[in-house]
Amino acid sequence: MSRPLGITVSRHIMDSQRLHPEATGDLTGLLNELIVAAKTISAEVNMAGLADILGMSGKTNIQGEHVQKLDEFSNNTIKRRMARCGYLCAMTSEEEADIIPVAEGYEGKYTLAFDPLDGSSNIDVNVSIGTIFSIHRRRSPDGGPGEEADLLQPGRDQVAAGYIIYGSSTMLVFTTGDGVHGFTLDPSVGEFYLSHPDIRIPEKSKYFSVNEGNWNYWQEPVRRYLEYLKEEDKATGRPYSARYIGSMVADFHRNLIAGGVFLYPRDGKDSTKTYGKLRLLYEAAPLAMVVEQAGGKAVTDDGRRILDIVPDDLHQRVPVVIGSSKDVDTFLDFTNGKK
Ligand code: AFP
Repeated sequence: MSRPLGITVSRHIMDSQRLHPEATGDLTGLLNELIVAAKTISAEVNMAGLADILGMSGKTNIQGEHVQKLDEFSNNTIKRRMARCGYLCAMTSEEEADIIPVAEGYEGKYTLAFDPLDGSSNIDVNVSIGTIFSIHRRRSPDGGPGEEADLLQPGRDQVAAGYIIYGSSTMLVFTTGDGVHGFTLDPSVGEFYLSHPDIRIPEKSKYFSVNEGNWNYWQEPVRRYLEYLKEEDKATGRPYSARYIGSMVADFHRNLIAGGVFLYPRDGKDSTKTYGKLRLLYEAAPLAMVVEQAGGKAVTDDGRRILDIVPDDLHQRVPVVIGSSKDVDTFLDFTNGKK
């Protein structure tokens, strides 16, 4: 079988760089390093089902080596590779409480926020999981280690954002502010090839993704919106269908391609709660940049644009409504009291 002469992700990134004569190549280098980390994680995720058979799910494998859990492995893979890539000044990860420094002498001009393995509760049941990333230009002067303030920047200032989904195939979807492009990994040659150029999310959909188990904890406008989506009305394409996997990357990716609205509103299990479950820096903000670049919208459950939120904590949580623009607009009609 002859293989198509596809556009590799490295070629695509370099071609995009050529459109910006002022570019130094640092962002290109950074993305390429991240892609190597993603391929390493992808290979390990694909082995997950064999873990018990090969004796790799316990603390020691058949060679007697210490074996890490997949989320720990993913975190360490990204952290170690990126600490010496020479393009970053600081990182933050879902798996680590504090800012992650880069190796001394390797400080660069960008920051990286990442969720190494989102949806990790789905690993054992062979359901899609993913890595999410967000890149900003540092604010502190170049040279020397970065500070927390370099990471606490609003999503609108991201220079690149995206995710890798480990599903029936491994896909990389990302934006550098010039549209959203998707690449599928050919594992036999270890390359990501451009498979989904210039992704546009359908303007209006017929799917919603939400954990309805939290219904009793939601605020009134959220409940009324969900009730509305479930009512029958042929003219507006209702009722909608439900699709919920419980891995944000997988739910988001499905909606990006097929259209849909994903919600994780504040759930008020604790009456003081003004946030949901999802984290701003490495879940909500990067996916908000992707969705906006694809023509969709991302807001909080009280109608604020996710990309405009200025974080005050590395692990800040935020309520999220994200997806097809008209579906998010309809949600806003409920929060604004128009419906
Ligand atoms: P885990 O990584 O703990 O599985 O959490 C995944 C996640 O942050 C996000 O990917 C899902 O959309 C969301 O949680 C699902 O949360 P619920 O289980 O509360 O619906």
